[in-house]
Amino acid sequence: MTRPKIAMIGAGNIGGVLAEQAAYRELGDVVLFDVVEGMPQGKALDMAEGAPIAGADVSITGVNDYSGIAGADLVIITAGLARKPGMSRDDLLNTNLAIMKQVAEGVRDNAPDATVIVVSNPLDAMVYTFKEVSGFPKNRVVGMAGVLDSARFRAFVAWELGVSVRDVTAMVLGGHGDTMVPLVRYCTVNGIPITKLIDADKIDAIVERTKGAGGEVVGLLKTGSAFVSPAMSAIEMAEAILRDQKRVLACACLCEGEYGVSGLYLGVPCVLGAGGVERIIELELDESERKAFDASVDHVRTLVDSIEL
Ligand code: A3D
Repeated sequence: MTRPKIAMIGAGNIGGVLAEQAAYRELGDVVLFDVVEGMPQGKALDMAEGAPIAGADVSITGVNDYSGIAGADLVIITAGLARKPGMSRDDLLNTNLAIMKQVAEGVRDNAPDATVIVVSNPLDAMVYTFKEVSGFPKNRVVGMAGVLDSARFRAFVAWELGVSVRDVTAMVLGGHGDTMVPLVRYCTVNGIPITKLIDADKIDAIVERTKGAGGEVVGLLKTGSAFVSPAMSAIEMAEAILRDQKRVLACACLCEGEYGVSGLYLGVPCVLGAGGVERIIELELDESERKAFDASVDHVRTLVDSIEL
């Protein structure tokens, strides 16, 4: 039996951590692709030379030509610019749109059977672009955002309570931007609703910090955006797909009627397994959650409507 082939499109900050984690967890053979000559090859060589210490029997290579990703089973896309202080994710639209069109053609022509995880921002618009340009079926094109936004929410709740991050579950839905919707009602500590454990004003502060968490890191780093937590989030999704784990995760999925939304990628809970997005889970939203979700839908729709493919 051959090992799965995993291609990382974009070998920058996130691409590098993705390659390292995928290889050292032996998820499969890893190919790093980037337009910068020598950089993916250099990063791949460095990681391959660390593989004996990690005990990872996989191959890690770097390429500048799409032929190198031929036959990939899984593709994770981080190609594109990242935010700098003062920028919103939406400010990246025009530059990253042109990049995503090229990437979608390269992946379509060389890895037509791959399942694809998109990470580039603005996430909901980029995953939509990939789907439209590639023509891949919706179950094989998914965006990473909700896993990261939920992880940030979980971290803040765990720190507030002084409990294990492992015991906190959370769900952040909607678009990946200022309008994201952290669902307080569905956040628990080993099944205990956080509303029973944390005061309402503190929960409000955690929700606001979650919404601005990406910007908080950008403000500190100054030269780019968060890259370890986004890579870990995409790896969780990759593992769910490659190992057919049927994980229930918040991911950007193409909604066709679910949550009253048609033809848009939005963060919703889904079952992620060997079939990619195997199904979307529809949660009941109360009035205020619905209002916030609808505002997020409007925001993503305006952005997507401005895209020329
Ligand atoms: P960075 O370290 O700049 O890496 C991006 C890489 O893309 C660079 O190595 C570029 O050379 C490469 N690249 C540029 N054009 C192309 C092209 N046409 N084909 C292939 N590669 C190309 O950025 P990063 O890794 O920090 O972030 C990557 C993307 O992820 C950005 O768009 C971020 O905004 C986004 N991001 C998303 C999240 C989500 O939660 C969705 C979180 C953090 C970052």
